[in-house]
Amino acid sequence: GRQYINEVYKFSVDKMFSVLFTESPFMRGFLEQRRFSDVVNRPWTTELEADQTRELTYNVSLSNPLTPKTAAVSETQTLYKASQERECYIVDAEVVTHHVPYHDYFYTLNRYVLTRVAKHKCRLRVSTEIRYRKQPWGLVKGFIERSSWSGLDEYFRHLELALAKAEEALSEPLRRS
Ligand code: YK8
Repeated sequence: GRQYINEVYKFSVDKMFSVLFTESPFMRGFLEQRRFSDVVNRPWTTELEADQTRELTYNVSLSNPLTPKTAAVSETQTLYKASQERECYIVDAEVVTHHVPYHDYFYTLNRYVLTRVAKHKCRLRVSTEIRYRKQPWGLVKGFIERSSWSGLDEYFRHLELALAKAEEALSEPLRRS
């Protein structure tokens, strides 16, 4: 796998969770900018003492000669019950791209680890793996890896930039006495 983000931000870990994993204005703006369309967010499940999950679907626009111009994507996020408010959150996101060649061979697993650094500071780490459901032959595996890593490189580079840019706006207002 690869590690994409490992950064400290000037807002609380709870804020980071709500920015990335709820229907936040930040995420809406970011996905719009990345030209994701028809974004549908389902709410988190709320069972006690269990991992929580939620489903997202959207369309991405592509510029790969081997794929259609847009593809439907579904993302299943799991928030592990080991997560603790104000301390840490661990979310795995399984991303499946439909309507592209060999879509039934692979999916992407993105792991987000959010940890408290101080009251108004947190660390975000994102790492990614490509997982296979069936063993592709070498040439196909090459297509899958090249296209996945280039899409992922670009997505997380922009996410890191967007978070850095939004940092001031997202940080808790200073309380003056
Ligand atoms: C998430 C990984 C692969 C997929 C794509 C597949 C083409 C296959 C071509 C043949 C289009 C937002 C990607 C990049 C679409 C976008 C996905 C995103 C960036 C010839 C083999 C979507 C993170 C994410 C995970 C996986 C990415 C797909 O939050 O190349």
